[in-house]
Amino acid sequence: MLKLYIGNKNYSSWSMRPWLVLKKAQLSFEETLIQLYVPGVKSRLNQLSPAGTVPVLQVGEQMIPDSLAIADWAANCVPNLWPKNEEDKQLAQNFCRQMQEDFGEFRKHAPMNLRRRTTTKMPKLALEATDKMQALWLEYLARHDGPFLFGQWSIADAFATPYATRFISYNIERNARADTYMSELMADDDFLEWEFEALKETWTIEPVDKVGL
Ligand SMILES: N[C@@H](CCC(=O)N[C@@H](CS)C(=O)NCC(=O)O)C(=O)O
Repeated sequence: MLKLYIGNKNYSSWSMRPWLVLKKAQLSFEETLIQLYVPGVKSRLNQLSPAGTVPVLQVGEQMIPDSLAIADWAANCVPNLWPKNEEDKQLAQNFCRQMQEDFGEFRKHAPMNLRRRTTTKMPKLALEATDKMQALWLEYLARHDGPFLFGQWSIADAFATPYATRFISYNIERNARADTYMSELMADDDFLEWEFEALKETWTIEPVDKVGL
């Protein structure tokens, strides 16, 4: 039995990624949502794993923290979650690592907030990061004819999805090819299921809702 611990669906971009991967892998799992930024949450998170963060995947007695480690675990169980071609696979894995380690300015000034729609201006550094993100997407999209970064859907697309939602929430300018790619991500059935649940949530995290105001 698999159990995925996640944060608020409206806000937790890291939780969304492995949730999408497990759905695409068609691995059945139970999910437990831990409401973030409420008193006592840190000790609850620390009980799950030393990282003290969500997502965490429980596989029997084993606890796997970190979105990319969970995605990789799924890819070891189910074929084709990473691109088949070895060069594409390397690029996709590097891309996911970059999504975790880079783009801090983008994340800080446009935190995932699925219900939000704003035209607030973002600082120059953050806008430069949004250009850099689009350039990466275009580079990968140009390698194949398919709708997704590496042709067929892969873990890289799960890692790009929360960034696509930010382009929409914060009304960030994008070129036509990037926009078409984002439309594919936003029309994905699993994403729509996550978003549907997110939009029903009534919890708010004020500092996140006020970014840019
Ligand atoms: N690198 C981690 C980041 C996880 C992360 O920062 N999760 C946030 C929620 S989106 C969290 O648990 N924050 C609560 C805290 O740090 O107290 C991953 O990819 O899973």
